[in-house]
Amino acid sequence: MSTQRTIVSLAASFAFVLSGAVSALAHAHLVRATPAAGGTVQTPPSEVTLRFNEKLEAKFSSVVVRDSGGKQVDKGDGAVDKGDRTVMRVQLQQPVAPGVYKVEWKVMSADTHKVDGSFTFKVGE
Ligand SMILES: [Cu+2]
Repeated sequence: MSTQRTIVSLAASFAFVLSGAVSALAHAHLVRATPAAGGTVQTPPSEVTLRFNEKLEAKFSSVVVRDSGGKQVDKGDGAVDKGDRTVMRVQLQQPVAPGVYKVEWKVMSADTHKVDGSFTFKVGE
């Protein structure tokens, strides 16, 4: 093995160790949503459900749904599920018109790290 090869190989294993460390300390992330992120549903949904990979701190976690004009269309009741703290749900104002909706979420996981994100889904016409 040349010195250069050894350095490359050391760097690669160091990167591998680092990525392992990062994933072990990973923050909460969205695992699944209903309606699905980026998906289209034909039946207007009555609520949006978000599932995360970690338990959430209810006080510091929220979710809001907006229409394409930025108007909030949920009932303002977005909250962490009391029975399953990895789940957050929010009811939608009825009726839900066809269109594209944006779900904006902010969560704090049990390790006190804050993460936010958003995604859209479409209600088909
Ligand atoms: Cu974290």
